[in-house]
Amino acid sequence: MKSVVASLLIGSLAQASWAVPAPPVIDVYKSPTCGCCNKWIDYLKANGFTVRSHDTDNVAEHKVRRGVPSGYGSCHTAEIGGYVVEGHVPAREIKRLLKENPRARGLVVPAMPVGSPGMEAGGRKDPYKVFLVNQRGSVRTYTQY
Ligand SMILES: [Cu+2]
Repeated sequence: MKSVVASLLIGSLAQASWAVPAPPVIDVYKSPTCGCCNKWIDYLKANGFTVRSHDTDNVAEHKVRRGVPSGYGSCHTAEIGGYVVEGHVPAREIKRLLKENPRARGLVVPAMPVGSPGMEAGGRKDPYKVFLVNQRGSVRTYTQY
């Protein structure tokens, strides 16, 4: 009887671990010399993402391809789950995006705000916004920090 209970337990544990979703994969396009891009990549890994990093001399091509509105670009462009993630976007907002699954192009943090993930400089934190880009390319504030 004991062994039956044990094997049932082991069976359900095995099933539970099998059901754990794989960490989300994010593709990042960046220039080979971008230091803050690498810091953002390390930050994503620390937050449970699997990162595929792609060095390119033409990051702008990926912004155009993914429909990042002009004037909202940053140093790197990423893709996850069919969305674009432009710039130093916090992991929390990427996870929220995937969970809410809106009809949109994705998220952008324009430029490179000091204090955003990968842009740490001492304790300085400049205020910045995360924008949601809708399918027509217009933006609205998703969150602000
Ligand atoms: Cu940067």
